[in-house]
Amino acid sequence: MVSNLSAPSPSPVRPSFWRGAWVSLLLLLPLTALGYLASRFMALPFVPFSLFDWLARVLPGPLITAGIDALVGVMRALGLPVADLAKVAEQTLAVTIFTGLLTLAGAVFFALTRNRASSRTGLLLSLVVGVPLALVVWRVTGSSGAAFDPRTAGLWTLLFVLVWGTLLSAVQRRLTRPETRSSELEAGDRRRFMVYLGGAAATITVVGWGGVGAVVGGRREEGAEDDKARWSANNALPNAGAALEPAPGTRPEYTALEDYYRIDINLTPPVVREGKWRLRVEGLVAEPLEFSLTDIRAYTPMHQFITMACISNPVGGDLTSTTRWTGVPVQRLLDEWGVQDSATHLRIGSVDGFFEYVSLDDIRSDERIMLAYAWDGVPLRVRNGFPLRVYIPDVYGMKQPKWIESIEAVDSWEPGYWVKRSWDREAQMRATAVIDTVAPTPSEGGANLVPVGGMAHAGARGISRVEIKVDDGAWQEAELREPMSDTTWTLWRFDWPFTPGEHTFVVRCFEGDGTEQISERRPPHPSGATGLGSERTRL
Ligand SMILES: Nc1nc2c(c(=O)[nH]1)N[C@H]1C(S)=C(S)[C@@H](COP(=O)(O)O)O[C@H]1N2
Ligand SMILES: [Mo]
Repeated sequence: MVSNLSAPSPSPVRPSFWRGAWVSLLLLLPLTALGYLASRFMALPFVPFSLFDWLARVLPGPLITAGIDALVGVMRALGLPVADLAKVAEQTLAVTIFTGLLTLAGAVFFALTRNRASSRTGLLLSLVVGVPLALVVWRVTGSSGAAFDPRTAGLWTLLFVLVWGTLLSAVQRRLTRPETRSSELEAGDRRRFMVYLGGAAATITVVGWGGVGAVVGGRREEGAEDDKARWSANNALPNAGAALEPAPGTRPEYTALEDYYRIDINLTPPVVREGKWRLRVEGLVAEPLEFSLTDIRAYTPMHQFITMACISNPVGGDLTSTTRWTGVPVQRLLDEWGVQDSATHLRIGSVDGFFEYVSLDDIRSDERIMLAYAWDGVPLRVRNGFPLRVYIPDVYGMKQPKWIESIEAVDSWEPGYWVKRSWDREAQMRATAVIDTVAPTPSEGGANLVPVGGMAHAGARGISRVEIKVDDGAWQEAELREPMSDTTWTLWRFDWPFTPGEHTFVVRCFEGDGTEQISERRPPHPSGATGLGSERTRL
């Protein structure tokens, strides 16, 4: 050190790849936090989420499917509630991917602009990174009913990247100032500068993400205020008089709206403004039409009790829920729309780019296919498809667009969003039975009986029989509770004579027409999970 001081050698400081990565990351942490806050308070997208949503749409289906399977698998292995946390996990991944990419860009920038960056190279960096990113964001927000204006979203993205790029190149210039390069003394200055930079970044990050925490924590549960307006708050379920009481610990027969599962291709659900939104009816119809939500609510409503499930749900998973849907049967609308004889299908399109085809034969023969705007007596929640979604009996959720914005009468069929991505063409719901509880306390009345209970569901095909097998015993028939409707799950119960020790309980069900469920264990992809429900318990 001393010899260096006495004979200063002008060894240039190379702003290295790693220092670039570090500086870029330091800048990104606070910027991302501020970006998130801005997106919460203004009608702006959060760029990392938009990028992720875009990737999810353009990457090959099998890759996405494998990714989802892996994520659900890991979460289940960790004992995490998939329905609650899957989105949080995806959001974390989105922020990681975004910061990762821009950190890499910063590192490459430092490595390339070895000596001294100019403000022009900073601008160049911002454009190289910002323009494609802005296009991506513009593309993914580019739909009519959504709350974001695509052009504003794109410009906002560009601005974000510009701030990052400008700061990055400013730091790079500061680090490579000629006087900084020339003497070892200045190395201390350089180090101090990095410390200042780190300190400032850390402060803004803490404040920014603290703000994020406050926003997220303080956010009121959507729809919390409509508690009393809910249908279920004022009415008894249609099967309230059913003779069989579910075993204690069985899932709620009717799912509370806040517990209803959510699955879709968006990191944050698309927000549709009711005033701006219109349902467009087009294609092979008398003339293109538009309907407001008020128009749709004006039709005589139809109510149906429905159990919906995601095709990704493993046997016993929590991606299935039940509530009362309100809407208008599509078949009643066909004449008013003037659907032409040559039309064979309706293509239903959503604001998020999701779409599916429904055959007009199905619609004409099944009044239950409906456009739904309310659940449990109140408007659909944003996350569940506000303002409009479709119901198609007997098929998984992947066939049933939420946030509908267009219906086009067409004379050709095409695979829908998830069918294109290698999932089953029909996606008919599988018959499955699940054990929810082996209640460890003997039931009252009967001496030493252990109530075992759960649900069975076979789309719209009904459940005629449920059987239980304990250890190596014979199959025995469980009791069935009358379901709320032909399209909901059926709760069952089996009171088992208690013997202490470790036991395995297995359940199987039979469809309405007596067809036995598939016992072979198959994963959700591509046609829905099959296999017996089971539970191992020490009593
Ligand atoms: N517009 C749109 N609709 C969609 C989806 C989507 O990603 N976008 N996902 C589908 C899938 S896979 C399922 S399982 C159901 C889930 O509905 P829920 O979130 O209300 O439970 O929505 C369906 N409708
Ligand atoms: Mo799904």
